[in-house]
Amino acid sequence: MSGMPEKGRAEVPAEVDVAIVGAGFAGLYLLYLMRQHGFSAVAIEAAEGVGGTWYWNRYPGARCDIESMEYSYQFDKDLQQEWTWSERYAPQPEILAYANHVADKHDLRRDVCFGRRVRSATYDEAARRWTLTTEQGETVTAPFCIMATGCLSAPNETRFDGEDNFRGPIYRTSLWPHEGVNFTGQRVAVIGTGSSAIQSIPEIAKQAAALTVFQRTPNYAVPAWNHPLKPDYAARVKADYEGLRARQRKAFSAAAFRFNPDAVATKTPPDERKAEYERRWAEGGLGFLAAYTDLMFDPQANATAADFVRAKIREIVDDPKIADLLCPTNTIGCKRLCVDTDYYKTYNLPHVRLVDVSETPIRITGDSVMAGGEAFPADAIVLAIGFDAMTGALMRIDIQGRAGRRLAQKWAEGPVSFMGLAVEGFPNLFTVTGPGSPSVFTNMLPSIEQHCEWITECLCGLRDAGESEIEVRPDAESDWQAHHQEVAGAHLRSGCASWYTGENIDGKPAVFMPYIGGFPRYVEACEAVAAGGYAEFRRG
Ligand code: FAD
Ligand code: N01
Repeated sequence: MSGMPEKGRAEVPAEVDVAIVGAGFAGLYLLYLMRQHGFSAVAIEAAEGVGGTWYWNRYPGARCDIESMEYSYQFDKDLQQEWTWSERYAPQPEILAYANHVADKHDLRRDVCFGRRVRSATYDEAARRWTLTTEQGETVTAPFCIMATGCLSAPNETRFDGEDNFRGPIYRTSLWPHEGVNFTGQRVAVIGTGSSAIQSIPEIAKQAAALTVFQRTPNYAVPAWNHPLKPDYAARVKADYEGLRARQRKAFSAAAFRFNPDAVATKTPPDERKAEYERRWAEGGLGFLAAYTDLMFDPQANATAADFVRAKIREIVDDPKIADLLCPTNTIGCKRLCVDTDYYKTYNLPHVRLVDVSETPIRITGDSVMAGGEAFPADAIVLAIGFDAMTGALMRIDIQGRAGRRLAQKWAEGPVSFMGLAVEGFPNLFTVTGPGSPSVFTNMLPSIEQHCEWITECLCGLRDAGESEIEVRPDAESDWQAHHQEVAGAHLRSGCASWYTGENIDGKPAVFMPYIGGFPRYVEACEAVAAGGYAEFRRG
C-alpha cells in the first residue's frame, strides 16, 4: 500500500467550510476533527499518498528518533491499543503504514485531493473567504484555511556548482525514489552530515563499493540502540497508555524522557557526572540531554556533555585524524542532536572516506565531486542537505491576506506569528506547528494533536457565537513574539547557525523560529487564550 498512488477525492470541491493544505499527521487529524464537529473539509496534498514526512523521506535507514510508543496519535484510544510497533524506533515504512491505517480506519482519503500542490491562497475580505488555487489551476473557496504544510517538508533546493553536468543520478533524501535505490558495486558520494545523512550513511555503506562523505560541519550523535520492541514492554505501556501520555504532557519536549529535575551538571562531581552520562549513553536516544537541567543554559555544563560525546567518538573511530574531523566543537544540542546506529563505526570500514568541506565549497563535474581541488569519482550522489525549515512550505505558497498583503512581505525579516497558530493581517488562517510554537523541539505528534484540537475548538466557538471572522490583534502578536525571543535568548539552542535560525538557507533572515519555552508552558498559554474567550483576537 505504501508506495502506491492512493485513491482520494477525484475533484477539488468548489466550496467547503475548511480548506486544509497537507495530509501528513496534521492534515489527517484535522480532517477527522472537522468531520467530527460537522464542518465540511478537504485536504489538498502534493503527494500521491498520506503521511507527509514519512511519504517523502524513504531513504535507507529512515526512522523516528522518538520512541514509537510515544510517536503516535493518542486521540483514538482503540488505535493505541490495536496498533503494534515492531521496534523501539519505528522504521519509515512502518510509520507510513500507520498513517495509511489511520486514513483507512477513519475513511479520511475520500476528502483528500492527492497530487495537487497549492500555489496560492488569497483572502477576499468582503466575502470573508479564502480561495486556494492548485498548480493545475483548480480552486476551492472556504471561510477558513488551515496550513498543515509541515515544518520539514520543503527540501533545501541549494544547487551545487556544476550539478547539471553530473552524468549519474543525484538523489535527495527528502525526495527518495519509491522503488528504492540499489547502490551495490557503486561509488557513492553523500553530501551532508545531519540526521538524514547519519541515518543513511551506515546503510548505504553496506551496499556501496566505495562511499565518500562530504562534511561541512560535524554533528553530535548518540546511539539509538534500536531493537525489536519486546511484547511485554508494549503490553505494559498499553496497560497504562494514559499514564505515559500524562507524563508526555508534563515534559518539556512532550516526550517522556527520564528527566533529572533537580540535577545540575556543574554542581555534580565529575565521576558521578561521567557515570550518569555513561548510563544515558547505554540507554540511548535523545534522553541523553535530559541528564541535567543546566545543559542547555550554561555553556560550562554543556561542555561536560560535549566532552563526553567527543571522547566516545574518539573511542569508536580507529583513525585519530578521522575522529578529530568527526568531533563537533560547537554546543551540543544547539543543532538538532542526532540519534545513530553505527554511524561513527562506519568510518572504520576500508571503503568509507570522510572529506572535510568546511573551507572549500563543493563543485560537481560529469563524474566526480570536487572538494579542495581534489576529484572524488562517483557513480551516484546523495544530497542529505536538509530543508528550508519552519517557513519554507508556507513561503512557497503565495499567501495574500487582508488588503492583498503577502505573507512573504510580512515575513521578509523573519516569521512573526501568534503562538505559531495565527498571523495578524491573515484572518481565518491557521498554521499547525508554525514558527513561534514548540513544534520541532517536541515529540511532534502530541504537538500536532494539541494544535489541531485548539484550532477546532476555536472554530466551534466562532460558529456557536454566530461569528465568521477571527484575526489576531497586532499587540497580542508582538507580545508573543517578544516573549518567544526572550525565552530563546536564555537558551543555548539559539546560539548557533542552524535550520532553527534559517541560516542553513542562503538569503533567509536569521531568526530563531521554534518556541523554546517548553510544551507544558506553551499548552497552558494556549488554553488561557481559549479560556479567556480569545481576547487576543478580533472577532466578528
Ligand atoms: P508533514 O508530514 O511534513 O506533512 C505536510 C504535508 O503537506 C506534506 O505531505 C506535503 O506534501 C504537504 N504540502 C506542503 N506544502 C504543500 C502545498 N503547497 N500544496 C499541497 N501540499 C503541500 N518528529 C518527531 O517528533 N520525531 C521524529 O522522530 C521525527 N523524525 C523525522 C524524520 C525525518 C526524516 C523528518 C524530515 C522529520 C522528522 N520529524 C520527527 C518531524 C516530522 O516532520 C513530524 O514528526 C511530522 O511527521 C510532521 O507532520 P505534519 O503533518 O505536520 O507535516
Ligand atoms: O538536514 P540538516 P537533515 N555543502 O539540515 C549539509 C529531522 N530529521 O535532513 O551543518 C555542504 O540537519 C549541512 O552542513 P552544515 C530532524 O529534526 C530527523 O539531516 O550546514 N554541506 C548538514 O550537515 C533534523 O534535524 C531524523 O554545515 C551542506 C546537512 O547538509 C531535520 O529533520 C532524520 C550544504 C543538512 O543537515 C533535518 O535533518 C532525519 C552545502 N552546500 C531528519 N548544504 C531522525 O533521526 C547543507 N549541507 C528522526
